[in-house]
Amino acid sequence: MKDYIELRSDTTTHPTEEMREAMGSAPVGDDVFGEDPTVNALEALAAAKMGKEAALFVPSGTMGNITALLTHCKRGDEVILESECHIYYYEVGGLSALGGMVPRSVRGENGLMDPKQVEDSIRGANIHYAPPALICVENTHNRGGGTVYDLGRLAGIKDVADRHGLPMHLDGARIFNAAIALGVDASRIASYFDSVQFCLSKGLSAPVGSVLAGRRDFISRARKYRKMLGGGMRQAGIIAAAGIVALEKMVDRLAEDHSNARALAEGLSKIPGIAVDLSTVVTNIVVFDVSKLGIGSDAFAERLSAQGVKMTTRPPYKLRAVTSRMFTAEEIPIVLEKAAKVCSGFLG
Ligand code: TLP
Repeated sequence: MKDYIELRSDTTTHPTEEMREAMGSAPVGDDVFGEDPTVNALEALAAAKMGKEAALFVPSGTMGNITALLTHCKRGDEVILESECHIYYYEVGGLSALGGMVPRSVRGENGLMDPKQVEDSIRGANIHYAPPALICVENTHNRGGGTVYDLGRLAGIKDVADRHGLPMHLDGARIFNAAIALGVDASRIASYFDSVQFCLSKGLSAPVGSVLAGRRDFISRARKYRKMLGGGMRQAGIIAAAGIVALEKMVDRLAEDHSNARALAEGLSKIPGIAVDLSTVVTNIVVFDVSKLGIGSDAFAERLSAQGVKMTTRPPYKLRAVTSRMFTAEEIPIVLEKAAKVCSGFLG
């Protein structure tokens, strides 16, 4: 019996039994010496899944992104990214604090930039400007509501990048959710990018870890930055073992999280006082607005939590529900009933 219904994040997923078994029996070595066979196996598998030459196991998505940015850019370089993307919004300003980079943000629609906006943000050579050095894309886009860049849009941005000689980094924390929504292999999405970070510890349910993938020379340089950031781990095979199970066994079931999110969003949209843009709900994230109730997101989340349903807030008026293995279809009507109850308290 669960204490509460978990919709805060897919980061809350616990490892599966199979992961725990694999972790218990994983062969290990010192990964800073490159001698951990399980980490090496995970990196080879991850590189193959992304269609890249090499990959690097990192403790978190945040470290994967900052490692990539440090490898692509030098101090004073400009990084073009979307204004609500995780690298800009949620990574503690690491690109500037640690890398001396200057973000140039582009306001996308539900997190999605279009190629022309990216092109317009690239400034020509001028003594006053920080030189543009990298374009970052987030797919799926977290704050956009789990929205997905289709391949045409990615090809358009890649075309802009090529014409300006700029490399591209993908924050693909949820690349497999994007791949399922598009009905393509994740490597198709990755093919537009020089580097890709994706998370094992979100919907794929591994307890820890992300992977950065790219060309072999890029990954050997990234390995040095990971060490600088303190991310050189030792017998990391213990956690990499769960990552292998995540990649081999946990990808296809993400479709179930998508259909649960859709059903949840449709139900929420029918509750007086709640507004949901259903067109954005294509993966495992539902963002909804409670401003019509005359209260803020924190007040709504507190009352919902008191009813046993946990979500995160998007202040001032939005909340986010993320579906994962920690949430089942049977819980959808319960969440809808509790949410309606909270709303009715404000509508009189
Ligand atoms: N996102 C977390 C929070 O940090 C907001 C979540 O609950 O969604 N890129 C994207 C697109 C992400 O959503 C996240 C985590 C990361 C990177 C960072 O991954 P971690 O948490 O492993 O550093």
